[in-house]
Amino acid sequence: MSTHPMSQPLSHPALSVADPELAALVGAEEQLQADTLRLIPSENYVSAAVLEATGTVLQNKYSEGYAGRRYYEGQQNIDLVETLAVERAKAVFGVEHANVQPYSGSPANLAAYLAFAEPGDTVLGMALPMGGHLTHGWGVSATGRWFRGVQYGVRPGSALIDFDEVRDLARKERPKIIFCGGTAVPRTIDFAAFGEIAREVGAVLVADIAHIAGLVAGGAHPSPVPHADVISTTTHKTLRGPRGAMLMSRASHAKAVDKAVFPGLQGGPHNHTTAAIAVALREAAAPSFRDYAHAVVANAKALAEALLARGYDLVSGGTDNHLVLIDLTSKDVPGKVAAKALDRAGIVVNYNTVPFDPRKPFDPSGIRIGTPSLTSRGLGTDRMPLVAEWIDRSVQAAAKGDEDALAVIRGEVAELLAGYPAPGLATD
Ligand code: DSN
Repeated sequence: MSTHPMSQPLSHPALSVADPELAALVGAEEQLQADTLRLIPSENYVSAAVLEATGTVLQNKYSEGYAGRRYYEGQQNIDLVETLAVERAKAVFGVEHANVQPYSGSPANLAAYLAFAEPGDTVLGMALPMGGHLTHGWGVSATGRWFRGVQYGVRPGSALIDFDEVRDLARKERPKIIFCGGTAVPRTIDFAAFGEIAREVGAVLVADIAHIAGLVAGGAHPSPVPHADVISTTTHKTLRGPRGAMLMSRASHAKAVDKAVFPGLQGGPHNHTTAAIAVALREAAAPSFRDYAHAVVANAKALAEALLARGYDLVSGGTDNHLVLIDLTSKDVPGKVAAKALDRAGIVVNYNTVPFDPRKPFDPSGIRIGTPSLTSRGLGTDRMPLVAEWIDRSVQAAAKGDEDALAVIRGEVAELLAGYPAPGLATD
């Protein structure tokens, strides 16, 4: 498979000697990420600088506590690293308080429960099959077992959040916490509407912006800051940072949030991750990141238009953000069959339920795609018709079991991508 010189896999000299087997796997993954069109909307390519920060000696250090208040000595540098990350988060998102220690999105959300609810309390969140997240009170999650999860959804037809339902449920159930945000929500989240409902019923509003954090930072999605009490986010999706998370809040909630993360839920923070979050936030503060965020949305809209033109049914009829949810029912190809065929064609997506899906989550009707990664590689709206064409040809090939057609597409994908080197994979 051809690869552009700028996308040659990085070398890992020490790893190659110490553990050639593992080094080979890392190299293979680098090659895969270089050669495939990665459309999973929660994934991205981090910069070489973010990648370097995650591989530093900061990972050798234990730092339970917070800057200036640690349970271990030797924090001369770590305190400064964490303070940099915190201050940058506050500046980028315009928040009064930031905690950069949550290990990832699920622990961050669990810390919000710990801070503002007691086991058995009622929480209101979007149902997983409607686009919500497991940790918003869904039954199989600890959050749905240890708390009383009440779930809202979207309207049949429009697939937009049903705010009458949200308000009615909030008034009836008086939840301690209301979660908004999700993992398969292609439309702008109306934080003001959620904020009004939360205030009316005295609930804490947690805005989970994991998917759209980069869009918020870059001004391509409204900010939840004036409306939400707490903002939860991962740092590795549109924000283009390392695998990690943050909780942000008003100053009045700072103590509760910090106490919940440590010592409530976690031990020592992952300092190498904190450092990489700081680097990513520095990048997110640059003017070019605004261009990136807007380009992600422009690409998603162009891709949605091109798919609609090819007769695809899109949940909610399109997108306002980075994500497009395709309902393949009318194409007579189950989501999982399509996702696996696309994978063989070098286009990486995930199968996904669509609202009111008659099929099961492990074999649903849809696929979920997004544009953060391809935008990081520099693909623009002019390329989206071709991406839609590849998706369409792959779905048709899946329906016919035409493996040769998938192999042809895989070659075309790699050839195009060779001209768009991926950040972090370049040898520059
Ligand atoms: N797993 C993430 C996603 O893909 O959306 C959410 O946690």
